[in-house]
Amino acid sequence: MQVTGTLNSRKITITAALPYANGEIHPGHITSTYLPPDIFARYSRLMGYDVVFTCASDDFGTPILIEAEKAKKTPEEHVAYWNKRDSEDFSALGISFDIFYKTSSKENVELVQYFFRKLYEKKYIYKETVIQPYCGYDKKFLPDRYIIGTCPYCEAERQYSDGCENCGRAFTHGEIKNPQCAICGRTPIQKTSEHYFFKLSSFSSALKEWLTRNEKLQSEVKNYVLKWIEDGLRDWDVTRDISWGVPIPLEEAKGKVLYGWFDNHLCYISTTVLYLDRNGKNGKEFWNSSEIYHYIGKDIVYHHYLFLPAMRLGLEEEYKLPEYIPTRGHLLLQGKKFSKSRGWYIGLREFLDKFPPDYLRFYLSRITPYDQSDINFDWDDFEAKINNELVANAGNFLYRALSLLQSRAGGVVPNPTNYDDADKRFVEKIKKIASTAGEQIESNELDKALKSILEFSSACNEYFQSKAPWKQKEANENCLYLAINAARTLGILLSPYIPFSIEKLSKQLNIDVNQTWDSASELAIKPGHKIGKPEILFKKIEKEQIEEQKAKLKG
Ligand code: B3M
Ligand code: ZN
Repeated sequence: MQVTGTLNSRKITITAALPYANGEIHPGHITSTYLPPDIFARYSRLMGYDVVFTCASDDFGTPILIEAEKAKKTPEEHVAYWNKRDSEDFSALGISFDIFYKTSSKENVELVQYFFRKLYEKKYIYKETVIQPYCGYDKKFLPDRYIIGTCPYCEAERQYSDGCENCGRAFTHGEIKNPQCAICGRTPIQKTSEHYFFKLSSFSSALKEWLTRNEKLQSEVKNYVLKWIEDGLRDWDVTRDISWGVPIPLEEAKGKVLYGWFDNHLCYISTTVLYLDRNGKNGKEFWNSSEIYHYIGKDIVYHHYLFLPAMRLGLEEEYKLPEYIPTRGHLLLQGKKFSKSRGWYIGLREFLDKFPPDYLRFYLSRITPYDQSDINFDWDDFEAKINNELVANAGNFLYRALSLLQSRAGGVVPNPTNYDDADKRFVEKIKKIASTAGEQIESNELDKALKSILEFSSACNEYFQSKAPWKQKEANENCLYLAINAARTLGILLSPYIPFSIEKLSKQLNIDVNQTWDSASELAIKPGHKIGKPEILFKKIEKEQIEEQKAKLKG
């Protein structure tokens, strides 16, 4: 999107955690990982920042291999299918990536091998003979998700051998208790294999220093990551004896590949640089001079606050570390964990079949704070927030502002004359809201910014109600003029949250969609401007629609 107006020199790199190319995008990931950066990217574009927003499918690793085997496909076919599917789903929801690429790209494989070689030369990677679980029945080494067992820290059962979904710890091989082969359920035997280890332990003080110095990281997350460092970091086995992954670039390591968490986050860099290079910029230079945001969900804190910075530190920051790692919590459905297998689930496509994408965007933005707490998707609350806030508040004002201008003045914006006190107070509100909401977005408080915008919308309704232009003839000009300008203001500020609806609004207002954020404080619609055809933007949700959704949940 091209924005006209003042050019701002701030450079911003935004990434969203990479979805595994093995299944439908989960509404939970939308909440924590894809919607917040999209809102921020859209806002940044309106601010005129030089922004790049990238993502990719996470193609390598055992989860994919296991799913591909189940689907009787090659891993290449499997990931190609999901890459396309994810990309379509993101578009359907309006997630505005500049590029959605893949970890199995040539560019990423090259960058990953480059990182490996550098870290190896610097002796941050060393070789050791390890005993690996091996299934005698399936004739396979069993890394990561090929093993299921009990978490050694919190005793949660049915966890994969690379980490616990319950307590969030990542573990290395051999740590998991009661290991079983995920394919056949048999107890694995142990076999030796040569593996490469990344010396995470030697980065303890550098990581501590980086975390402590960086004021912009969320302190609550920082605190528990610092605690992990204090407890002692373990070196990290980055080798896998499987065929699907980035080949280890050493003659002696033929047939071995790198662990998925070694290569996937490097894809933030390879994809961003590739996109920028292709678009006439120097990608690496941009990366290193931009503010970097990596958006994630709280289950991958360990990887993003420890592995990722340590690897970049190992290359002496040849590629800059992030300023922000906005981390948000899990999404619950009606107070309980989502579970597809137990029928406690709503898929993205299923949702978008029944409701407009902006309803999901609006509701999730409204309920998702900038912290680690769990977020609850509640159908009744969804209905209430859409009907009371989007429909009855914002929608009502926008439609009234347009339709009254249409019926009272033939759709032509009148000339304002002497403002009375109510007009003056209203003009002040219009002038202020963009900076109030903008500051909140800058501090990642997207939910609070949306609340401020909705309060502004309430003030618009109150102004309109008090003026009652349908009754008082003499107040007409000022009220119609200010209301249509306030509608424009509201549209600009809501556009990062509900872009599809605001595109329609722009047509109704007969203005260019690409207005700058700051211009929302101006009365830019001039007397004499003719609007388009007013139409209702948001449809009320009916009780039956909600009951139908609730009835689908078993449990
Ligand atoms: N593919 C998804 C997850 O663990 C994982 C993220 C990678 S981000 C570099 O939720
Ligand atoms: Zn087995």
